[in-house]
Amino acid sequence: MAGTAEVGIVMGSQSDWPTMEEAARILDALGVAHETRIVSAHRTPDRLWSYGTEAAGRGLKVIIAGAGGAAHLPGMMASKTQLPVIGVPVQSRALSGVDSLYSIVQMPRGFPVATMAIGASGAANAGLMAAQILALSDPALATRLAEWRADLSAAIPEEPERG
Ligand code: RP5
Repeated sequence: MAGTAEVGIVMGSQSDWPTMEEAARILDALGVAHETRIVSAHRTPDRLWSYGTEAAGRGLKVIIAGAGGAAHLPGMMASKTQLPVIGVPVQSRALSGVDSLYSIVQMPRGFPVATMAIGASGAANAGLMAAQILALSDPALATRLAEWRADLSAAIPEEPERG
């Protein structure tokens, strides 16, 4: 999405993209400028360090961080920036993402990560949570969010189809 990015979407691997794409899709739909990067806590620690250090100065306001397995990226990012970090546990092959969830959610006091659900729904909700944070100081975005939610509600049928 064009414009100065307000949301940074970072992920530990290219293999996380099919999950994290859901966050990008929501931000696209809501007209929120964002950027996407591969930043691995273990494989590219220097990249993690500089991304966290420079994020606020570059104009980012919220970071969405997704990783799987020993998912240290969201927590380490939260230790390097005062921006709110929203964590997405990516579903892992070995333990179905429970390992990712536990790695992200159980932060020590002082460095919170707002942890979403495992997988694609968690990534989509991360996009929405980021937009809701930005909407606190962006009335036009707040209106777009309200419309998005109304559309979602309207799309839910009142009665189930009986097959
Ligand atoms: C984590 O390891 C990544 O976030 C990814 O979810 C997982 C597997 O990575 P690849 O082996 O597919 O690169 O660091």
